[in-house]
Amino acid sequence: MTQSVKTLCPYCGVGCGLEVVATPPKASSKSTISKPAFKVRGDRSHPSSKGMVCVKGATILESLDKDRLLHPMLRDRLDEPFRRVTWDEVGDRIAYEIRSALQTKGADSVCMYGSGQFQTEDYYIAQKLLKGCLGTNNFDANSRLCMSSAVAGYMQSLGSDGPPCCYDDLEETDLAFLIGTNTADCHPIVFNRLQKAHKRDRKMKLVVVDPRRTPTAEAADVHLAIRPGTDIDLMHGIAHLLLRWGHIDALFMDECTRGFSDYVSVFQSYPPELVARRCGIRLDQLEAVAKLWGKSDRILSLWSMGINQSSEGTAKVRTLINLHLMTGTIGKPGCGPFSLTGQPNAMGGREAGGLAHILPGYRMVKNPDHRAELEQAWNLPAGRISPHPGRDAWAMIRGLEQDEVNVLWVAATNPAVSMPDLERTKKALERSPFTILQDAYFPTETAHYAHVLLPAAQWGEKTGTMTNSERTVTLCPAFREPPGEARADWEIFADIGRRLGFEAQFAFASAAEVRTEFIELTRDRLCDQTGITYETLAAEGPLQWPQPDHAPSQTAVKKLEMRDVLERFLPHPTTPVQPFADAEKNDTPHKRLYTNYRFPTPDGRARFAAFHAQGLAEAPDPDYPLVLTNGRLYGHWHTLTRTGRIEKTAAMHPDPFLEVHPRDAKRRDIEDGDWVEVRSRRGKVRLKATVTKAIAPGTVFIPMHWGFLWRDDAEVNALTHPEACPISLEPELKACTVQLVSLTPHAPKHRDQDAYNPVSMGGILAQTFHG
Ligand SMILES: Nc1nc2c(c(=O)[nH]1)N[C@H]1C(S)=C(S)[C@@H](COP(=O)(O)OP(=O)(O)OC[C@H]3O[C@@H](n4cnc5c(=O)[nH]c(N)nc54)[C@H](O)[C@@H]3O)O[C@H]1N2
Ligand SMILES: Nc1nc2c(c(=O)[nH]1)N[C@H]1C(S)=C(S)[C@@H](COP(=O)(O)OP(=O)(O)OC[C@H]3O[C@@H](n4cnc5c(=O)[nH]c(N)nc54)[C@H](O)[C@@H]3O)O[C@H]1N2
Ligand code: SF4
Ligand SMILES: [Mo]
Repeated sequence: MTQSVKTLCPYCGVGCGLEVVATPPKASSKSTISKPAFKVRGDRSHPSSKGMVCVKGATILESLDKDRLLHPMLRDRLDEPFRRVTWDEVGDRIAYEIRSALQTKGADSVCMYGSGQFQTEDYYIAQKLLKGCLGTNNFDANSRLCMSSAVAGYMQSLGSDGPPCCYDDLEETDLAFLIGTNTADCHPIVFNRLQKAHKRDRKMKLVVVDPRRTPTAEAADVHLAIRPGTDIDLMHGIAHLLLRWGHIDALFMDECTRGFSDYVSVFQSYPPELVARRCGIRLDQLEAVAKLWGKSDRILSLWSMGINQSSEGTAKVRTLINLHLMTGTIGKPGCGPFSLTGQPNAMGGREAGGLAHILPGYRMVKNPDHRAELEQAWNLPAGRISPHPGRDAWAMIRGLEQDEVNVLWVAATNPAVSMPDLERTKKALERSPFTILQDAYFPTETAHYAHVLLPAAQWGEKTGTMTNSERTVTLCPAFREPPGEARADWEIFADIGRRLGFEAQFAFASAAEVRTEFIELTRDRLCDQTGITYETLAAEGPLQWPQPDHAPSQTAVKKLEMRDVLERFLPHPTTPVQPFADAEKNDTPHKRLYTNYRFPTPDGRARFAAFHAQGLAEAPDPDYPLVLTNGRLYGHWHTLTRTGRIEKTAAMHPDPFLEVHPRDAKRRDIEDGDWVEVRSRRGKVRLKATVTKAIAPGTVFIPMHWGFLWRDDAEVNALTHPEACPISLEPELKACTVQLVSLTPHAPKHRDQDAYNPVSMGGILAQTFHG
């Protein structure tokens, strides 16, 4: 490789630029095999991160040579050992299994479950194979467990997916409203930028809404530790006060929105006293936050899984967008509803159509024109793309249970850890007639359930593009050879496509050719990136969409006034572009969406939503009195395939744990450090307790990272349930109910003799259990 390569961090959706530098091999050293021959540092020229990185980006190289899957492996039954096979053998076998599935049960018996850790090229080729060539929309990604509520909320409220904000807004806002996001641990460089601005500018306020006192909450001016699942109550309470105090932007609502009166009739029944009680916060706290919403000119809200992973996830997202529509805080610097993307390329996945109900270029499966456009582009017969949305992730599990799935192809995700209700998930996986797992590492928990293992080249070993949370696309070039026989995901999909007879559709010689075909499908769409080719990326560095090929490049944009540029950038598909209202000047290279206050809905207006709060799908009761929530730790990434194998990150968080409030702990005779069994209606785990006021009473917390390969009995998803948002189909991974049973006996003096209280019933059970 050349001396240094600029690329993107392959972990979180912040999308920090990295620079990988070749280090001269030390001829004398015997340890060169295990030491990376590269060094990594932050790329100062990357517009999103400006040289900053967190511990995960800084240590990524150390994971590249640990426990890699090197060769294709095959077995006929799950109780047999794997045997090494050639790519040719395994390719023929996969093509055979897919063909038989098509003949016996039809295309919808084939499913692929992919990941926001694909590059856009991988995503795109998978869509072409499944949705185009095979004619089934059964492609879904782990984004279903992650971003799908944000996607549905943006689509329904604003007319299209696509976060309207950019990272410069972090520095330009007066009020940052962080709800259901532990940004400090999960989007550290976004948080760095925000925190620096907060420290610099005394007027800027930071509000965090989270049942847990996370490192994010500790930095806040106001932390609302609401009860899990009461976000809609809280937001309706804020809306109620804003209207009462007259802090609304009537002109904006009048000209640019629809549906306010229905919304008012909903939030009128959420008076602040009631809301404070339901949320478990003080009235004055609610009023203080509503005042901040009322008096701030520039309001930026950030959210992630505390909002999305909910049985009312779409309603939560839309209710948050309501507050922005009501206050006219969208389409302006420092303003807007900004969904933080979880994975490095979940955004690219959405652009490439990587969920069961969407198609490349922000198109919809249900739209006949969209299907026809793709059939033409892909040179396939009219009607090949199914008009029905395919199976979402959990529907694939149900399909296995009902013997409706013959081939399950899993790539770049580890469902045997990350899916809800693991006992059910694992039983379904055991029934699968033929499971292909395409991963970079071995072993993983899901490999336990696979018939075929395909070795994937990962970050640094394949060239592709990824889009971060602020719509910035970065080229990620290969800088090392893939180990063993590993291949890029898109090459594996294309190979199978050719074996199935689609030679013309998969005649790509390089990833650049794949991108060229893909970006043509974004032409004149909101996510137009026809101007973002490998050449422009290599010449100019990362570029943010929309970026049509006839538009000036970002460097040129810098010199122009945004209003001129955006008129050309965003010709509205259904309504003529309206004259700009008071859209502000913008002299940064970053672009925002909707700066003309016209939205891609049929009439150009955004939509208010009118949802009542439903609460949690599984409410606490005397048997299961506590709400379990769960989430991430700073140094670990998901199912530990990388960070569990890196010394530094593994040492940061050596063990899983249970956080429990002192009040709840005392009632159950639990002391700090005790072993505790946590039981839900579906399963149980055993963990050491951390007794802490950082978690709200009535709620407990477990980190999500430890699957069965890493620890016995610590899988949080043994406890969770699959009840999902009816609109986005995103499961409520963030909440289920549990009881705690202490496994460490104490002398009787610790017994708590509280009178019966439904919240402490689990404690009473625990005491009975210990006799
Ligand atoms: N209880 C609970 N459950 C959750 C969540 C939660 O908050 N709570 N969060 C959910 C969310 S938001 C997410 S995103 C999921 C994440 O859950 P998963 O997607 O299951 O987690 P990862 O460990 O990231 O799995 C990615 C896999 O891809 C492999 N890999 C890495 N790079 C490549 C590549 O280039 N190609 C291929 N083929 N493989 C590669 C890695 O080795 C790893 O095995 O978990 C979900 N589950
Ligand atoms: N270190 C690290 N960073 C990551 C990842 C990782 O694995 N490790 N994964 C990436 C991915 S794919 C994702 S999706 C993001 C996730 O990023 P985040 O969403 O920030 O992460 P989580 O820890 O899953 O959950 C966020 C918070 O939601 C809170 N919460 C739970 N229930 C509720 C509720 O009812 N209401 C509200 N308001 N809050 C609630 C939890 O207490 C938790 O602090 O992180 C990304 N970044
Ligand atoms: S903040 Fe996210 S993208 Fe940036 S270095 Fe850390 S993990 Fe990587
Ligand atoms: Mo995620």
